Amino acid sequence: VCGYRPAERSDGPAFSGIRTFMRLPHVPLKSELDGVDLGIIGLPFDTGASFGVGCRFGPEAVRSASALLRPYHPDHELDIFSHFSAVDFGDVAIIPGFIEESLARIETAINRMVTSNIIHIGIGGDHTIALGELRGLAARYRPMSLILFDSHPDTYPDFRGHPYFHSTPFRRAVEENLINPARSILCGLRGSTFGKSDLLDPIEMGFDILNASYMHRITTDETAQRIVSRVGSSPCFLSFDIDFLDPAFAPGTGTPEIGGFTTWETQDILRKLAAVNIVGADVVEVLPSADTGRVTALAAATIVHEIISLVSLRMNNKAFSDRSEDSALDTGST
Ligand SMILES: [Mn+2]
Repeated sequence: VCGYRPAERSDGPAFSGIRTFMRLPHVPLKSELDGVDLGIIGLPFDTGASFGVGCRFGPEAVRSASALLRPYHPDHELDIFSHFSAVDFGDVAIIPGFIEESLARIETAINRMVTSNIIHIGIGGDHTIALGELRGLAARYRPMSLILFDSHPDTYPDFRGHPYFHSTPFRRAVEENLINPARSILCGLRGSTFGKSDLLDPIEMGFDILNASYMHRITTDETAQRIVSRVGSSPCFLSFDIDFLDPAFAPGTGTPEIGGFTTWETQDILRKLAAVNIVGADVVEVLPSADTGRVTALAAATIVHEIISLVSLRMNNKAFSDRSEDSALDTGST
């Protein structure tokens, strides 16, 4: 046992104590960061949302739903924290209504983590926050590959003339050379649009696309293989919009689309991504006021647990060399 890990069984019942993600120790981001491999960080910004708002309460709901998540992953046969240390850094003090200032604060927080060799998992918040995360990561990894699980591509040119919104972060990220579309893939796209160009734009930008209708016709193995071969060993940002799930499994989100995926399909795909070089991730768009029986928050918390497990698995695997070497050798350009 080394570093920071979740509360033990002997530390009391799971419903006791001050709620952090998975009952991890809360460490302020301003303190010494030695011995931390991964940090959970709440990004409660939600005034970039076009329809249902209230994702500012997402981090709180996801933390509450995470209390029963335990440190052993049976499917990976992995004691997640045996060689791996994680904390909950709390939330970034975003400013509601002020997108650019909030993005700058998110960038500063992520930058501090990545320059301390800490992999972050952000809990949103609406999807606007991903741009701040990518800008923060860019100090070390640029351009990154992107794996997006989302019912929408979030590559729209603008929102009524405004550049920053929850439907535009990955367009801006390509323009700023933060991500390389040739090594990136958008999965789960579906729903009605204002026109064909909404669907063609990300293809013209160079992204690989897996529409939901196609994904439903292939196996989860084939989806995972397509993702892994697309991103290779390049440093990768994994962004998970909870609306990737069908609203039957995740009703608590601002722009739901039917025809989505089950929680099991999602776990099955994610568990096959252990070879991916995840340097940062987020789970976004949880809207607690639209949630039913907290199922959306539980799904989001469990997806964060799956991502932590992937990072731990890769870090524990001696076959994979140091992450910084990977990024030096492979910047993702093709
Ligand atoms: Mn999204």
